[in-house]
Amino acid sequence: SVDEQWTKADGAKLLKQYGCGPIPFMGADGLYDRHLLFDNIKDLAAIPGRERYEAFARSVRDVLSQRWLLTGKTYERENPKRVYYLSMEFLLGRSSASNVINLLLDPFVAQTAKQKDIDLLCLLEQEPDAGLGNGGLGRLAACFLDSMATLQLPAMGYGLRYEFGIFKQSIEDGWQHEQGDNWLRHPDPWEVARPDEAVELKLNCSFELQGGSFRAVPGRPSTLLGIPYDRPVVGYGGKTINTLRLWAATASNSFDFQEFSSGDFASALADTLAAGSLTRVLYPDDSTSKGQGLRFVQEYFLVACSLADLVRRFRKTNADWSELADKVAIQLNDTHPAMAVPELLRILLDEAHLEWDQAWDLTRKALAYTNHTLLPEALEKWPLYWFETMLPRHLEIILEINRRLLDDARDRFPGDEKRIERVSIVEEGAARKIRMANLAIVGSHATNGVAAIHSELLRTTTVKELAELFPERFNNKTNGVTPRRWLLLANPALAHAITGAIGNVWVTDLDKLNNLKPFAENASFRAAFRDAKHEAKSQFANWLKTTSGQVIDPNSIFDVHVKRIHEYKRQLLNALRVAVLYNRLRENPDLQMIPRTFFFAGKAAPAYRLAKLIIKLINNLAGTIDGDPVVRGRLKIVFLPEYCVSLAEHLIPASDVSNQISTAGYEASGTSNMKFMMNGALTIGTRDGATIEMAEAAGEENFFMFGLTADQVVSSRGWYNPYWHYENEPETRAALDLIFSDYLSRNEPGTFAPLRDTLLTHGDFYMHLADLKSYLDADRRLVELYAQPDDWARKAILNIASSGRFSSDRTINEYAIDIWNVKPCPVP
Ligand code: B1N
Repeated sequence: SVDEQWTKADGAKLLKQYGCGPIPFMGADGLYDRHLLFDNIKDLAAIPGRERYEAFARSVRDVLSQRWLLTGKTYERENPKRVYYLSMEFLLGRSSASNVINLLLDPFVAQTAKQKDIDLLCLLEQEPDAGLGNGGLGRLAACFLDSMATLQLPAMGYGLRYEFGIFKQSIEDGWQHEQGDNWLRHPDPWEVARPDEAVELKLNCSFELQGGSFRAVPGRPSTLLGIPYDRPVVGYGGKTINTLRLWAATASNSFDFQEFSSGDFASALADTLAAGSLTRVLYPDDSTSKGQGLRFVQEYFLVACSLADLVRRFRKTNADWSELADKVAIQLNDTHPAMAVPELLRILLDEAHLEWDQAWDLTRKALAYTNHTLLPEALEKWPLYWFETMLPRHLEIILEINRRLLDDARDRFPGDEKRIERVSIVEEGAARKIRMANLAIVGSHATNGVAAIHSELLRTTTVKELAELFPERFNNKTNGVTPRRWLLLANPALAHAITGAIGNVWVTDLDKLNNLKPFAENASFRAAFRDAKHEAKSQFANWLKTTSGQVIDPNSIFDVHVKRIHEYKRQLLNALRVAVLYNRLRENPDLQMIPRTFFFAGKAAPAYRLAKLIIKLINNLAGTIDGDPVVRGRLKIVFLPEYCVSLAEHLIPASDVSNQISTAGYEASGTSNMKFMMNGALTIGTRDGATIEMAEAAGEENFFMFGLTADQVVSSRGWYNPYWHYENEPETRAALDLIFSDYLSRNEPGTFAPLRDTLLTHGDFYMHLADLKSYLDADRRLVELYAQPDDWARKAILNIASSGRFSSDRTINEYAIDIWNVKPCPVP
């Protein structure tokens, strides 16, 4: 043990000799004291909270470090087939509490904190929320890492080490403002730099920063360095500790040498700066692709570094290239890393000197692609001339793939040139483009969507012709979330009640929640559920009070809508619902009503003006309601700024109602829907994404489903007319007039005019008005149920009991068997 080693070195004596006095390193908790004392060289009494957190995290890291090493050594020795999960986003949130829980250290940590009089919650709040992602796609990648480690799969994540994650959101005057998220300002105890495993990338061009924008300078070859930073991924029980490897860009050392000797010191340094700016910041767009050059290079950088690294690892233990696809499975998280197709082919052709057919076969067998959205604005298409200037060899390879693809398609569908056009990787036109989804599908052996309805729509509409060419490649993998973070860690009271009823196997086998079903009829378990919910609500109310000064009523219904702000997610529809309820109270001040608090949270992409206006609307509606004595105490809106993983961990356990109200056919899956269900919130929602499967699992009678189906949305596009609803539904009209009349924006007239445009003049593309009435109807049923606390608890418990399928362990197990063909590799 560390203590023994320390005694052996007789360090205490040594310190005494130098007049430092005796230092207590008793027991494993001595790790903390040692870090506190030696890492910062400060007077113990004066060490600030942040550095106390660092000492704490480092001492937890000390505990896992040997196991982390052993995991790597075991993989080297056993040489199993490995999984590599490539993603531009990993929305990790905080690591410390999750690592403590997964290492089963929580009782020890709690006890030690008590002994040492440490305020643990306060200490943990010092850790910044690692926001290296936008929303669901990035958080899914983080849940998958947890599940892969828990299932003991030999897996590794590859991503980028953005210096700035998703921007920080503040609200001023109701408007969203963005600030940079300098999350690495302090040293991060959870990362380990590995400069000796850096990867060198030779490029055909260099890059310049000009007036803040990044551009390629053709014809001036350069070298980029990727420096890996590793983070431990602790599987539940601490048996397997996998690695998330994030790349940071810098210019290579040799790079500035020439210019340096020719005297141009400054421009050599400037190039270093430009290279570093490659991994400076995460693009803040969720479900859109804006075609920025820097993003293009970021994606290539992720792919090139990761493939070089994993190929190097493969070559260390395997002499024969033909075994590549038996040893390596690479999952592409959306098309963002789809350049892996030409890059892997290039390695096999130009470095391994394989023939095309073998290289192509290995590439396709190693790669698999997950699609996360059907929104046309999100499908990545890169200008062909960018490949021409920056990656000419990759373009050559892509065009050869396409030539063979189109030959094959023409053979199988002679004369069907329309189909050929749709299948092609190249979009023709004035500016030719590379369709990254087509490239990913053609260059891999499996393509999956993330919920049943989404996989079906992908196959039958979005890429129909490709699916007809390669039907066997298409499959579904319904998303899931990790029950460790989202139930065990986030909701200790409920987790405790569940374990009291059915034991704790659910933590790694969530289907066991099924055993809760009979407990819906058990009065004392219903009471335990209600107590847990009430505790979570009170805690949230306290947390909100101390962090923001806002006061909320923990006895009101917590009705929650949290996710990125986007028209298709229809926060506007929710605002209209609240406006209708408000109007009812204004019209009938004596109306009996259970007090309700409507929570909204979410970020709008900085350039998405309508999304920002929706935030403003919600805040103005909140202010108007707050200022109206008629409704006070019965209706309240709270817009929580800075939605992030930690805020979700506080809020979701406290929620009674989960809003999942996207226009049917537009939300690929959703994953917060699953977190709410596990935490005993009831869902009011549309038949979209994974919500459909959740309602199926729990029984529709335990859900509040409403609105048009995806089929109905498609078939009514031709004749849908929002004015009809405005003219024929009095409550709809009154709610809209409240907004259009500047009642909510008296001091800023005209602010909400663009909402009139989108909801009426431009045809209400996302069909808010079509669904408002049935939303209100579902809402009425929901409130009626809430008035029957026993019936409500029954349904909530049945929801929890049916949520087992939505563990990311189940999802990952399906990927492992159906797509990757990898098996667990237990660490002894
Ligand atoms: O991926 C999640 C799903 O649960 C959500 O339904 C889906 O909207 C989300 C470009 C995206 N799809 N596409 C993105 C993110 C960033 C970006 O730059 C697209 N995110 C989703 C997990 O499957």
